[in-house]
Amino acid sequence: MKELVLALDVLDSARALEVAKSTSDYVDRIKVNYPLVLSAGLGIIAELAKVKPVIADFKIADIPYTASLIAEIAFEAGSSSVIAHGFCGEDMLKEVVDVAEGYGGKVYAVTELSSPGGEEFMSPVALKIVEKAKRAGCHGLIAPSTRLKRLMLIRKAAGDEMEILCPGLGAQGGSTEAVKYADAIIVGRGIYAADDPGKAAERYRRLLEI
Ligand code: NUP
Repeated sequence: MKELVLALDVLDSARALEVAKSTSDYVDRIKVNYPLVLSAGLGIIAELAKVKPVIADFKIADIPYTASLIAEIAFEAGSSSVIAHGFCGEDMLKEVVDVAEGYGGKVYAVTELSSPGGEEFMSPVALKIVEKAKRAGCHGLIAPSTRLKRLMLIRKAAGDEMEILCPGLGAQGGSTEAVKYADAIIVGRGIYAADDPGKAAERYRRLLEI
C-alpha cells in the first residue's frame, strides 16, 4: 500500500499535535523539518512519534563524522527515519546508514530538490546519487513530483527495491501522476494549511488508491 507522509512544517507544538491527530486516520508517517524542531524543540519528535512514525528531514549534509552525530540525535529523539543529502557522497551516506541500522531505522537520500533550483546543480548528478545511495545501503530516495520525467528516470535507476518518497504535490504544483512511480507522497501545505486538514488528508489518501 502506498503511503501518505504529512510534512508538518508548522511552527508550534500545540498546532503540530493538533494537525497530527486530526489527520491520523489518513496519514501513515509524519515528516518533521527544521522549522518545527527549531521552534518547538527536539522533544516534539517523541510527542509526534506517539501518533505516527516520524521521519526527521534534517537533510543531513556534512562530513561523515558530523553527519553521524546528527543522525544519532535524530534517532535518539524518537525518529524512525532520517533524510540525508545524496550530493555529499557515498562515505557520508554510509555513515548515516550505519547509525540508522543501530536503531532499525531507515535512510532516504535526496536526489534532486523538487524546487526549480533543483535543476541547476542536482538534476545533472541525480542518477549518480541514486547509484551511490544504493551502494551505501540507503533504504530509499526523495524525488520530485514536480518533474515527472525526472521522477520516472530516477525510478528506473533505483529499481523496485528502493522506496521513493515524492514531495511537491499541492503547494509546489507537482503532478498527481507521481503516485504511479512513488511509494509515498509527501504533502505539507496542501494538508496543514487547508481549512480542514483532516478532509484534505483524506483527499490525498484517495489519490493513492488509484
Ligand atoms: O526535494 C524536496 N522537496 C521538498 O519539498 C525535498 C524535501 N524534503 N521537501 C520537503 O517536503 C520540504 O522541505 C517540505 O518539508 C515538504 C514539502 O512541503 P509542501 O511544499 O507540501 O508544503
